[in-house]
Amino acid sequence: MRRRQALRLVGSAGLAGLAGCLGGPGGPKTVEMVGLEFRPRRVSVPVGGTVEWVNESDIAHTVTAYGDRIPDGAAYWASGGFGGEEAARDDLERGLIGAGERYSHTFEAAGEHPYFCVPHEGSGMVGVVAVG
Ligand SMILES: [Cu+2]
Repeated sequence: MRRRQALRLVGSAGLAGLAGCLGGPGGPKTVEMVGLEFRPRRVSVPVGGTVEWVNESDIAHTVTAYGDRIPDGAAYWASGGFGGEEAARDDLERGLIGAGERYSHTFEAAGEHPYFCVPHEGSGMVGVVAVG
């Protein structure tokens, strides 16, 4: 009996440790790309939190911040590692996240970070990361 309890304690401590490695308390938030949508469309993380996008669809997408709508002083972010929105729009290929691929970003600036998918913005493929 005592041994079983000890094993259970070790088990939960191990899981807590793993979650810590995956991006702080609670680990990263996941946004799925399904069809022409980000799900959930709006996600919240604390300052220093990470969001991971997973492409569950069979077509490629981008995750591209609106350069003039992210918080003042925030570093620009986009799949492909672009320095700004215009560059991201101009080089679609580099920003694409293929089927089954992932992209993640860690957010240091509090506030709303609206973003979109370059090829499917016109179809309403947009989302928001709320930080803080
Ligand atoms: Cu898309």
